[in-house]
Amino acid sequence: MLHIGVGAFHRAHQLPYFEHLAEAGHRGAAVRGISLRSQSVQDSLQPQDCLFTLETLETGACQVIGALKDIHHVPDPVAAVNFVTDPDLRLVTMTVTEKAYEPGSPLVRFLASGLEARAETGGRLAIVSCDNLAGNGDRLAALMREALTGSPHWRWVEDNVMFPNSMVDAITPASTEESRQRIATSIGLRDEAAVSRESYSEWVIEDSGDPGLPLGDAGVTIVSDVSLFERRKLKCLNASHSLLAYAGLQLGHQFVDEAIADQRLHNLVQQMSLEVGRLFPVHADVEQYMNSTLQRFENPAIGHRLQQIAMDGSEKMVVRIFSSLTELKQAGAPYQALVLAAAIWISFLYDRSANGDAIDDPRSEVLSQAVARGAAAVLDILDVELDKDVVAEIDAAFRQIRSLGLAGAVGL
Ligand code: CS2
Repeated sequence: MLHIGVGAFHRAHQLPYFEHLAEAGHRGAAVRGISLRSQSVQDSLQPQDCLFTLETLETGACQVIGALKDIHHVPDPVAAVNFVTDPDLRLVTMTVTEKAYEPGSPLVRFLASGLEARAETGGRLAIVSCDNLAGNGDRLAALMREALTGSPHWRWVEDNVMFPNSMVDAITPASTEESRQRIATSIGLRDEAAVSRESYSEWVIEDSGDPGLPLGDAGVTIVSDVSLFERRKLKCLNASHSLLAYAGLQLGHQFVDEAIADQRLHNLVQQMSLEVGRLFPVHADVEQYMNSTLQRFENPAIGHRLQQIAMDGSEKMVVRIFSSLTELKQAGAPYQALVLAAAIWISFLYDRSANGDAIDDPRSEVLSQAVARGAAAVLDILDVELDKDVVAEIDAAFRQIRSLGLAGAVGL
């Protein structure tokens, strides 16, 4: 199998599932990793034969993961089609973050040219997007359809390549010098590619026929429809994360557990999940889901920095907050906490821009120009159609935050 984007999340979340299968004797579980953007992952992993340590934060237990077979930095995605034409290849997975799902991106160019070449050599494939997007597999399939429009190979791709949707979940704080030192003390070796994560891990994939590996045996849940899992995670867990990150940083917090311990933010997250809960059927049990999510956030062992979450908002907020706002407005249901979450994000952008601090976002430049003109100008550049009442309400909440400060404006 092939994985695109061998960052910390892949090493901490998916590779342990493949490790499990490799240990059970499935040779096909050896992962070939490719990195389309950074050279540094290859530089840290190759000298240690692609072995790395996974630390479980609650217990400090360290496990060496050996399922990564090799890693290649691929600066020219179109020249690397031989990775996709390998006749033994059955499964491709990827963690490339939300912003890679754009026409013409290295991901799209790599997969489109790879699939064209594969159409010549043959062999069915399952391509599993593991990024935090609604309908991530559908989105990828649409990008491929667009990229291969007019190609004589598109028909083959349609018939032979599956793009199942999937949901991934494991909180993985970025490695730091401190975590690397802690792990070095524990295992007696310096590991430049070590990763740490909470003990909780979940991976749900839509059934896409036989991907060549018994993923279910490794603890992956295979379902006929992943949308409930995916929507619940994005709209509850990830949305709360973004709210805590943007509000928490403005209130002087640094970590998720600190932010959620702030009763004012706890209440806001609770209110938002009550609103969002109306978008789910009763059996989704959003209340129970949020209770266990909040316990994960409260865990002081995780050390998850708000700063790590507070990036790429122009992509993440659409999926996590704005989509729910639109759905709730259409349903005639209350959405006040979501309006605040949106205004809090815009106020974060405003502060950063006013202080001359960089905005960590693929659209940073347009965002900092827009925010000087107000909330509506920011909303205007997002890939989302918002009702004009909702825009007006976000604008009003943003103005209130500007004049009264965050704590004052939202009656925290
Ligand atoms: C977080 C996610 O950084 C973020 O935006 O919300 O990475 C989150 O930790 C994972 O999705 C949890 O599975």
